[in-house]
Amino acid sequence: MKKPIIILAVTALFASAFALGNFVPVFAAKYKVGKDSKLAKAACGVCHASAKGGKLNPYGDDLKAALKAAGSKKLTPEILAKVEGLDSNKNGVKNIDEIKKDMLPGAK
Ligand SMILES: [Ca+2]
Repeated sequence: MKKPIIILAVTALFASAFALGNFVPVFAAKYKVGKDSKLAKAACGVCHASAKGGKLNPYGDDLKAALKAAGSKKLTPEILAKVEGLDSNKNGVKNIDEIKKDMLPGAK
């Protein structure tokens, strides 16, 4: 009975690595995220609850909606651009301005 659980866990691990491999580098390349920046350290936490992933934060929700609107499962610089003018975390600062200031656009 243990095998299916192990297979599921391994699949989940690959799935999260797959998301990380596709999303984080696209974001980092578009916004020229510095190695020691808050955004780089946040990694998956730019869009998710924590650096390890988890639930989407408000910025992640907006990106998910933009991906859906574009009919894409792959994050592109164009899709990132679609949420730049939004204020996902409703703190009065647009996502793009927060990213430029090395702030997290989905943080409360
Ligand atoms: Ca904001």
